[in-house]
Amino acid sequence: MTEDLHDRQIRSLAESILLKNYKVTFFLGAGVSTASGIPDFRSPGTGIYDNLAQFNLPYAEAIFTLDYFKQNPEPFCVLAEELYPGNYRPTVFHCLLKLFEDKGILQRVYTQNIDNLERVAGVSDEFIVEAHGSFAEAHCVSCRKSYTSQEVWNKLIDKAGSHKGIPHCSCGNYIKPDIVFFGEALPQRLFNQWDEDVEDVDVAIVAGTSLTVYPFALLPSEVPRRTRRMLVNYEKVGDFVKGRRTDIFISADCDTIANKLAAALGWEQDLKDLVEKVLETHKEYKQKRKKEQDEVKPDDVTKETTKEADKTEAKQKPKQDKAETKQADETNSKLDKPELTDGKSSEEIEDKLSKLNL
Ligand code: CNA
Repeated sequence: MTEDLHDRQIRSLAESILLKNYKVTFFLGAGVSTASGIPDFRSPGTGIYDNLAQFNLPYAEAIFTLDYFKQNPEPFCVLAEELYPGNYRPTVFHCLLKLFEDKGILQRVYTQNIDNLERVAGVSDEFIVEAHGSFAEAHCVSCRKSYTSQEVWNKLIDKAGSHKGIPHCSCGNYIKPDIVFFGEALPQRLFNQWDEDVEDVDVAIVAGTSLTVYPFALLPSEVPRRTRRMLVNYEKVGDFVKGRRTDIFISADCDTIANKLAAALGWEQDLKDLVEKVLETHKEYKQKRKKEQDEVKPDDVTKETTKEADKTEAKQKPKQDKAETKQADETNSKLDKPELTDGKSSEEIEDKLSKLNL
């Protein structure tokens, strides 16, 4: 497909948006954030799954599996500290989302990403649906006590503290950010919002996703036949493979296409100005974060974990973990419909785990 055809397709989509007062709904994956330096999952060589050797995981997805986390939270905590909101800057594509909001033609942003970059770019809460959760809140995997993002961050960076950067609850068990792991329920907001939006999607822009994680992968296929759909991704994925007559597929970098779409909409300068502003704000935020990190003192942040709780935990851990795993699993199984999957059945995942004798 030639560059000219891409340009023509983008121009035609932009014209429809402007002339017909269409609103745009985005469906996003890790590929919209790779330009900021965050690796995706599955890109060969650079993806997270190809770079987990340091953790000695039994299999790549274990890092996002609840049973494995309860036995060994360290790999996820290392990754969480890296991906925690604040470390990375938004991309041009994230800024384009904000521009759609400012111009009054953003319908919604459905994102699988957990990096918070839509928010950092300034997109308002009401427009964002974080289908796979976020770091905004966290809970103890056993007693379900709730923790704020800041509390968990403080614990993560407290390497010299008694828990060596692994966030512990006051009950002695681990705290997990509300990132949806394989086998866990997706946020109810996803289903409520999707029920409200699905019939009204005029334009669907799907970007930077392999569309392999369910049920999210199905969303773009559920929009009405009249919807104009565009996929921006290095490869053709999901039901774009079979495709609809009016689909546009552009195999290119998300930021390149964000710039082209902005230009076709007449927003070239607006996008440039916004990118500059967003990056400046992010720079200031990052400096504040760095200062906090430098100032953290051992055990400053784990006061609520009493010495008593530590002793009890050390004595009772194996037995307690099993009992609580069961309790938390029962709670989950009541909530869990439908669950996050990457095409593997929960039996397959359970089978892998049982072979590990966890
Ligand atoms: P994925 O399965 O890794 O697929 C990413 C897709 O994007 C692939 O098809 C790539 O070819 C494509 N791609 C990568 N970079 C670009 C680019 N610059 N321009 C265009 N295309 C590109 O990731 P998915 O998002 O599909 O999988 C869903 C998982 C990934 C969710 O559960 C996320 O939580 C999880 N994840 C999120 C992040 C993040 O928050 N930034 C990072 C890594 C993984």
